[in-house]
Amino acid sequence: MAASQVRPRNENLPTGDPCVAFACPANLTVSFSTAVKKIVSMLGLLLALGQAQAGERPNILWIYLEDVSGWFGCYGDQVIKTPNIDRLAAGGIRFDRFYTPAGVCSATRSAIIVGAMQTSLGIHNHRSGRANFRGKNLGPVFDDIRLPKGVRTLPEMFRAAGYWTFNEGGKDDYNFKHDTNVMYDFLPSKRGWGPAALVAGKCWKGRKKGQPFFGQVQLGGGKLGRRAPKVIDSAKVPVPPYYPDIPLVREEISHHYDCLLKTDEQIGQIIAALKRDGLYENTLIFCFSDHGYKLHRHKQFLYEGGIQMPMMVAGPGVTAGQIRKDLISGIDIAPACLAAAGIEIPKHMEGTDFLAKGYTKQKFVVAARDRCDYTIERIRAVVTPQFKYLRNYLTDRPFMQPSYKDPWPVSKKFREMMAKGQMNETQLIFFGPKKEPEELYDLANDPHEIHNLANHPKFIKQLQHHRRLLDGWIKETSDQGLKTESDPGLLAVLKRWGAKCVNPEYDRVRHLLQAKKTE
Ligand SMILES: [Ca+2]
Repeated sequence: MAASQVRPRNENLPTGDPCVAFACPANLTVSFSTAVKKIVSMLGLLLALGQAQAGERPNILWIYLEDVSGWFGCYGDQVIKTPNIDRLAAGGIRFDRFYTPAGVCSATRSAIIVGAMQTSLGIHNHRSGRANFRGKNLGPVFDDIRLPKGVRTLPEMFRAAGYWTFNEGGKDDYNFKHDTNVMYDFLPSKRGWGPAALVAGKCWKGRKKGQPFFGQVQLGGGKLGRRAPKVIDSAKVPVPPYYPDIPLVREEISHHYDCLLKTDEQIGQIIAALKRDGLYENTLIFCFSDHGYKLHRHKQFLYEGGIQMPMMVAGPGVTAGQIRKDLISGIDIAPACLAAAGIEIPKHMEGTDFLAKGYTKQKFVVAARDRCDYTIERIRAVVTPQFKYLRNYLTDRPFMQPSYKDPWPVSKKFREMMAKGQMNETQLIFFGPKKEPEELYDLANDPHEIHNLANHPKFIKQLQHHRRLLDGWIKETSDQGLKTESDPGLLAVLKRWGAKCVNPEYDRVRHLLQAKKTE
């Protein structure tokens, strides 16, 4: 990971400390006229600074896509047309190698909002750090996770710098204690799946004159369900080789396409609202997904379908029509936004401003999988320009552990096929009874990641290289995921999920739950 640096985007801004320059000269030999000249010159400087900031600080808008795989026209997809997304990409930069820090909501979102890996700050376990969970109060003992002293969320930083902040849709999902009253000037009272409040102009309405905004609009994306009308014929969608080609899989894939059509429509509405209110020209838009669509092997996991996501950036300072194929991580978004606003990038941020002039391409990015709901898992991924290396720590359990996906019809069918021996060799990589401790894939020649090269003698040097990258990163960032979760954390999961917690790690705290019940 590159070190954090301050890279002000606007190089024309005056530098130096005006207060020092403005101080009354101690040397009494300086003439009155010289002092007046200095004062006049300083006033001019302050005025110029004020004008530059008022006129040039852009609005920043995140169009945050929920569970959305990038099957868009601009990425070459042939099944659907996504004109609004394609136009946004063409008007700025389309990123072809954007990787999220995790394959699941809360871990990804926690990392992105602080610009550092979730594993560096102990905010990596999905839906941890909460006193209440879906209406269930977990009592006085729970994993009360706090950000380290001095670490703030991005909206707090923007707000402190004078920006107006909002979060349309309201989703945050952070694995640490936070206060939305401190983070946002505006939160729509009704949490929705579309951009209704933003499109109505409510999100930026309360700003002071000339006050720039930093806003997020959460789109339902892959979770739209019945809100996305059924359009796509399931017989016409492609099925990747790691799934059995069965009607239930086709239905999942075609439904995701339906969700993307609705998402494209919503993005069109957002752009139109910005234009209507005269904000489009001065708004830097980051449109990206938190992780891949919900089906197995994609969401929650670290194969390309889980973490290699769409991202496009367009707006002031960004030349249209660019395509970038270098590696970008989700943790790079926060520093890029701060730099665009001329705000200092704090030291805790591990990401890099990928829009900076003279930016050096990253040699690798990392993603992490840790506990999701009650399913304890630990996987790390290192992605380099050509390869992906996966380290599976918990080889005592299959990829298809019991999980929240189990009640779905497609999951039941998968398990039935697994039991009957109906999965082929390629499908067994994920649906088989065991997993390899290491996987190495040549992404350039094996985009589906189905030919594991980790045991191939020809690739031993690549394997060793990637091992070293991961070992170095673990040490450098003090990967918190290598420790077993805390007792209060495991206990909180037991309280939430009860009998679904079957992993041996829970045995350590199970008696605490029993003791609690008999109190
Ligand atoms: Ca999500």
